[in-house]
Amino acid sequence: MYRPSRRQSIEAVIGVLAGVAAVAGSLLVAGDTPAFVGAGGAAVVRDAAPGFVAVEVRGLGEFAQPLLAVVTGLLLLGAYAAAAILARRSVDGAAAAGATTLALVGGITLLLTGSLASAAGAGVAAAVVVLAASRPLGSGRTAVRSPGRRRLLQAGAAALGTLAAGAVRLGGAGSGSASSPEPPDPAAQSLLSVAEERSLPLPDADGLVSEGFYTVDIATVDPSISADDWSLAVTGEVPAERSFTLSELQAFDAERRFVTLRCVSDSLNGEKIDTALWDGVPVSTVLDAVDAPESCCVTLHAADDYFVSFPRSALEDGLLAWGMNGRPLARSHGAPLRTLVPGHWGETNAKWLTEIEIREEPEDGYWEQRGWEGTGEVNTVAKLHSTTVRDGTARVGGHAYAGTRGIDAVEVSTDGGENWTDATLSAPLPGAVPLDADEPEPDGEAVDAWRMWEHEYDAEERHEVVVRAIDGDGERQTREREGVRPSGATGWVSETIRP
Ligand SMILES: Nc1nc2c(c(=O)[nH]1)N[C@H]1C(S)=C(S)[C@@H](COP(=O)(O)O)O[C@H]1N2
Ligand SMILES: [Mo]
Repeated sequence: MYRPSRRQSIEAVIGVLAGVAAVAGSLLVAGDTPAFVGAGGAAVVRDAAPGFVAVEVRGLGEFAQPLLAVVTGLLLLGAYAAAAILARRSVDGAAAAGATTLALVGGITLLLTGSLASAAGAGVAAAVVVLAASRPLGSGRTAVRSPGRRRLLQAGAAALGTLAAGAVRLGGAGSGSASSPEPPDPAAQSLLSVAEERSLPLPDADGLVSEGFYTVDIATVDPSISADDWSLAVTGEVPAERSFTLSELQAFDAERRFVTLRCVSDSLNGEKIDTALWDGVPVSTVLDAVDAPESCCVTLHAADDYFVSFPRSALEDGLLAWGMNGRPLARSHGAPLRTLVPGHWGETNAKWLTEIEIREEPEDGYWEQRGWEGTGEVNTVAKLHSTTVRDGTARVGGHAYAGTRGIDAVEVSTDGGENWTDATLSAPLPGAVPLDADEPEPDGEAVDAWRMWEHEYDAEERHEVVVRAIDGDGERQTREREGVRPSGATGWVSETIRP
């Protein structure tokens, strides 16, 4: 059996230490941004994952990200370690080995991130470890007696140093965002209070405005865009292409509306569905400003290379949003600007929007190319997220959503689907208001937001609760069961309750 020599083992450990330092060095320079080599590496691994596996892994969301992180980490460490080992083997002298490491590790990082700064951070950190490993410091007997161990200790110390610095940098970034946020804009606060009053107080369920809004991202690390360096381009079939800065967009008549988003990968009774109060400019205002002629389609392009294409008619009533729940849009939800497209699956709501391309032909978007059919209108669903039984009384409830069709009723059966009763519905959320209004007078009710429902009844024995919604067109939620892929889950949610 092959056994590495002591020397080979030491070389391998030095290589891995250089790899750890390189990752930490990139993190130190780039921070938690897409220039960090972990983010660039993950994007490469994600795009390289073959066919069926790739689509499934991507669809899994919550499992995919940690898996991707581990695979990327191992591949990166391997590549960096190989670079450092190669550098030490192929050239003579500490300085030359250090310089070669810098070039190789820097080159790999540049390829993966396109960032010179990140490449320099990774390269220098790995080179320092290689230098530390190449020349036992100090004279004396330790160095002579055990040069291998001495070198390892020095390389380890150097790697640990960068790792600690990287961790401090991450910690600093974390504590910054955790500091208590500004209170929301008072006019938004008054609408949020209305939403709270209209919410049904169900245990284990959010109100009408979500506490923690879900996120779905194709990238491991979100784009980090300063509004000052950002602009939105309107391109394609327009008389003249034009771009808008954020303040130019904010100078248009803006509005504030409640909108619900649901991901096409949300399971039947899943939780990738949420509602917020959004501030922005209607898309139609911007399209009018560029005199965009009639056209069939649009493609939205984003800073993370995400893109989504769909009928222009769907976008027409949309909002270009920079605010969420009375605060600036968070980075994770697409700062500085995202799209909100009424009634369509979450994926049409491009975050970190950079370009609206007006097109004469349809095309497949990021998810369509991967087997999803996501840009259609959402399916009708009633969720069952709250069940409590106390002293022989059961209370069940949740949210119901049917996009712009609205919810007319939610029906509940407590005997497995034999008999049905209408559940109590929350009052609809208020409609859109102008952003500059101090005393907002909502325009009717929200057109693309969920409702809450609840039902209370006597329950002594084990039974099955089934729920289904009827949308604003009078259409009942289909009973037919389908999985999330390719066009969103269908069926009725049911749950066995044992008092
Ligand atoms: N640029 C960009 N926009 C994006 C995505 C993305 O990965 N990148 N994900 C889409 C998907 S699949 C969904 S469901 C929604 C989720 O929005 P949220 O993360 O704010 O909840 O954003 C959409 N917009
Ligand atoms: Mo999604």
